[in-house]
Amino acid sequence: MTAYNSPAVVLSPIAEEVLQGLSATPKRLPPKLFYDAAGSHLFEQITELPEYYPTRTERAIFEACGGEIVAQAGNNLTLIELGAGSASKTRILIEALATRQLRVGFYPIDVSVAALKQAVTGLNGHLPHLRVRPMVADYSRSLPHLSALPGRKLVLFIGSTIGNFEPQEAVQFLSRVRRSLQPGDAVLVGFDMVKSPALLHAAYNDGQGVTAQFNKNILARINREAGGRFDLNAFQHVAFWNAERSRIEMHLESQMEQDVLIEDLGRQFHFAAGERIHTENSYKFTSHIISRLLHQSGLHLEKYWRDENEWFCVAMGRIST
Ligand code: AVI
Repeated sequence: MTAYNSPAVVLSPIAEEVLQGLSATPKRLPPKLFYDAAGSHLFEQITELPEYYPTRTERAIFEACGGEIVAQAGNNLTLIELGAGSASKTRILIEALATRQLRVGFYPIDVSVAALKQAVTGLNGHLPHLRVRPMVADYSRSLPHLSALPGRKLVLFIGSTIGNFEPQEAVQFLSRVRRSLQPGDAVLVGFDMVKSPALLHAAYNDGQGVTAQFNKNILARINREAGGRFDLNAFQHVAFWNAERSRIEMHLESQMEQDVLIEDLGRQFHFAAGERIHTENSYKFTSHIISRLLHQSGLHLEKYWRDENEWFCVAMGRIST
């Protein structure tokens, strides 16, 4: 019999994710939940920490090789950036491009209106023939619209965001990017490289505790948006290098046995003392893994650029005919 009079319970998307992740063994939460306004702000702070080398190293590669990168991509380029944020590093490539072509079109795509506003303000009026066309969208949903954009495209997926995908997801995502482009277009991907475990460990366990705050923001967000009752002091930030899987893992470890109520789900979740919630993987790459990943995604690895320590790599994959 259908119970017509019992109202259907519609869970918010975040409550749905929390239900799935906290019901799993081991418990997990998807890293995309980090990035509400508070989390995006904390991530911006992370990028400026002395221990967090990836952002400044990738920027240094752009500063040293920006001219070569855009020349390699081809003539009459249109730049598209997936997950652009404030696009602060991209500005370097835009300036390099403006020395080669009269008009530059830049399409930054991001879910955050605030970040895109910052990108537009930072760029507008800066170069006379630059046209910035921000698109507010989840970048993975924006791919079908790329083919409608004019000119030869260079799609930027920088910042080693690719490292937050599981290996199979990374291949699927880059394959979708490839299918949304035409022969001759190119993709520029930023990869954080395998390096000394001490450097990697420090980058995710900074002295000021910003990464710990960023990690715990996932619980704070569940409290704000799904009626969670997490006590942030009852969980500890844990980040370590897993050499076997070539990744930094981030977890939140329960400091005691406890039950946590999530009001929107109308249920409690039990935590044993020392039990962890797995919140993020950040894969680190070797040149061999990079060329295999691009190859599996149907992209031709045309050229790559690294810093002198070989801590970071920016690779150009071409859509071939
Ligand atoms: C966004 N992403 C590339 C960062 C990383 O390094 O994996 C996210 C981050 N997590 C902790 N610190 C920074």
